Amino acid sequence: MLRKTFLLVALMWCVSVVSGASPKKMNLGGKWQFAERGSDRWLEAVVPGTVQQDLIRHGLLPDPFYGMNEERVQWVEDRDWSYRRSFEITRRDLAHESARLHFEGLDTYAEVRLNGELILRSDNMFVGREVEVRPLLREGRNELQIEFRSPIREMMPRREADGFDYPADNDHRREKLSIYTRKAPYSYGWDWGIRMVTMGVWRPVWLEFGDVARIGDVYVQQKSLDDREAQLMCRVALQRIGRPSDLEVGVDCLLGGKRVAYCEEIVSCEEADREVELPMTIRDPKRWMPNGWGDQTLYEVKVEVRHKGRVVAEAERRIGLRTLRVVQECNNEGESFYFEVNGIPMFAKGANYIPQDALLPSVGEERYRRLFEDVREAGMNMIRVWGGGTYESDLFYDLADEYGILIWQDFMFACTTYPHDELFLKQVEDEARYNLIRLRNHPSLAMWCGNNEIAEGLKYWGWNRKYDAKIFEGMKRGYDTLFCKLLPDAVARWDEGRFYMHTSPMVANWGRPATWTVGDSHNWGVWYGQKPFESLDTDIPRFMSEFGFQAFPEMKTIATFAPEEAYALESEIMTAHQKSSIGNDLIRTYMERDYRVPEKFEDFVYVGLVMQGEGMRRGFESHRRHRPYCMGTLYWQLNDSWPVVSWSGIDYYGNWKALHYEARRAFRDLTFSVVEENGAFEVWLLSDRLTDAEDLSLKLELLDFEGRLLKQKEIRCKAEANKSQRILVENLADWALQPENSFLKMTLAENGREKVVDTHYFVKTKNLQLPEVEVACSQRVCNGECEVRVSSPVLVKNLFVECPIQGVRYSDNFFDLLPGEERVIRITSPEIKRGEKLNLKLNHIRATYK
Ligand code: NHV
Repeated sequence: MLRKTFLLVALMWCVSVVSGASPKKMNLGGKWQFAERGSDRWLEAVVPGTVQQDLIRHGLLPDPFYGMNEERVQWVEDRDWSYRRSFEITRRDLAHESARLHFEGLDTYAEVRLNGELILRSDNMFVGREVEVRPLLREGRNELQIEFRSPIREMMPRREADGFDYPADNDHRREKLSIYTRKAPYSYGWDWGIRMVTMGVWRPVWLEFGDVARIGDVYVQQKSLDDREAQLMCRVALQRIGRPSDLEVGVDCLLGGKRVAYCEEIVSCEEADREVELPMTIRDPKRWMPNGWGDQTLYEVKVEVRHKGRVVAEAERRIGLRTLRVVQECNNEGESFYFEVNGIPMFAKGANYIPQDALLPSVGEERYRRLFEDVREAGMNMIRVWGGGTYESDLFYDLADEYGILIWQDFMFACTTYPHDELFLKQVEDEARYNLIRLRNHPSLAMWCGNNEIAEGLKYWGWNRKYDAKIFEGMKRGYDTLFCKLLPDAVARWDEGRFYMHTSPMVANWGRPATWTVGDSHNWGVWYGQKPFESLDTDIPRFMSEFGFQAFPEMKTIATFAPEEAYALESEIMTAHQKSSIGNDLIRTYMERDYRVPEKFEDFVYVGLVMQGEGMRRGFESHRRHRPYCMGTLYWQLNDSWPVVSWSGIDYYGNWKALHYEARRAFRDLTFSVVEENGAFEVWLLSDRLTDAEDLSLKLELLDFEGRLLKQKEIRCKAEANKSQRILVENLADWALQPENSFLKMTLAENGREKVVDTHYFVKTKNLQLPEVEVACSQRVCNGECEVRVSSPVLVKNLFVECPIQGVRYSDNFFDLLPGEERVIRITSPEIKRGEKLNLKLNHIRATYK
């Protein structure tokens, strides 16, 4: 068997050498060396990476996330760093006409030398670069060296020349320099972020050999799509290598390995660059659907360039067929903002995404995949890649395509004005072109947005008072140039047809209710405005693109950065991991309103998690009830970039906070929602399905905490497709009989089968007379999974099963265990071993009372 495989491989190798098939790629990632500039103490480095990761690996930097270490890692940003490696080139390699060196990302001010010759200067982290280096290569050993200059030192003179600081409040250094450099804004600090101004080769580097011609880009444009056929135009950008020649370009479109369209053309390549247009028609196209609406059908597009019958270049892309429109229609209610996908209005459910790590190259495929699983699992169909981070990796958008998650993509500008001198505009133009071209084939890409909250800042954040008129006018002009001219022009040119808007939110401002009737909204009335969660029932935007509430991460995450002595709200270490100066006070203020504030830190953390989840869920359901007026809800923020107190629903180690479970409950494709109004309570059916649900029943049972049935009612109902409807209005007086001692259990069944069971309480949690209880709990442990059985004779409010293994997944958590109920939850993790009982801890609201 082995021998056979060997023969086969050897044979394939021969074939590819003989036919000279696809060009050869040499990965130049892996082992490098680095040193502080000027020092000759070279140490091993890993590429892709950052200098901070390399220093940590050698013990020259402490774990930046631990304790107060953030302070101790800051010096790195003020130094310059050198990277180098050598690689071998054979005579065979040199037989190629072309050798291109590709850098997918250099962070940020860098000079690259090959065998001593300067081949590239780079000044934008967001742009990949490639250089022809064939003339510089030599047989044997070749030396690649990169000098990274400190973005701080580099830009300090710029600031001095300007004579003022830009309003970059999230930049945590006295001198605000982040705005001068095209580099991920969050790495300079944010109100959930550690400051780590990184440097390094942060994305892959590789060398590509070629002959005759290369494929610079493949762009598959969807010209039309209906049920009968899809018309595509495949645009192949050819780059000639060497002499002019005749080439055969073929493009194959496959579905599940079967050809569904083909086109081929013979072209003569006279100029250095040329674009070949290959039309294709796909009959009976299968559409790409967002998560929850069907399959994410992806077609493969394979391009081959042949010369005299020999393949000289090839490329592959994946595409999805779908239509998408952002609908902004004015009527007497204001102006709508929603996504229409494949002709159907889609209620957007999701969250805002920030970079997954302060040290981005440490995020591998597994973490990306897991995040998308979490997103899909919660029933989301959209995430917003927020403008203070990065344009994400190709993998990210590939996964978005696979998981059916539409991407709202910001350009990387947030919360401050930016320079607009010629060099800066040129850098932004490069960055826009590069990323538009890189991302435009992805069916998940829904839209582009110029920036986060900069127009809002210019209008409302007092910058007109902070700066003298000339500077402020300049900032406004710069805004128009960048976001109302340069970027929309770039989108129109490089990603024609994709929706662009210059900022988010467009018009709505959370302090000005009259503006809420138009477009998307970042409504921070809850949290910054200190409005109660109840306000989410009535403060309704047309599309909620940000709203949020903080919570601490669970204790096992806190334990990764703080010793037990620091378990206190205001300890130095906890404060270093809470970047919002008002954060802890706000959490307490809100907790006092709705819950009994526990004394113990651990309990405070737990109740805070419950509160964040329940509070935010109120918003999700309210937004869904208000469709079609409101057509989307994206919570702030999906994830974290280090272990920290933040608005996130998933912590740095992948643990779901109660918020993410509540999002999953609220985002079910078919569910119900209860709201109290004017002495009544209303039950709404919420459906995001594409078909009607004809045979539904809803059972209401009023139970006391020991499980005695006080009253009940059952109705039959229907849920129309893609719609929210009120199906029941009941007098509160008829049900809230003993509101401190009872609750409503509601069961939605479809075709006689239980679909959703949920609860409603008539008073705030702090006013419930919850019974004391010992929850019974047993475990069955196998490899990779533990089945936990919990039961109780009386109501257990917001049961949290805590497991000490980092990043475990639960089938469910933070739920009410009903009187007499037994629930089985599954905990999964590769670290769970058969026969080793998990050290589980249970917490619930009553258990936090003294
Ligand atoms: O503060 C939480 C998040 C930020 O991390 C992020 O930048 O775009 N947040 C809050 C707001 N926007 C965002 C709202 N902005 C303001 C609130 C209060 C006063 C002024 C601005 C995100």
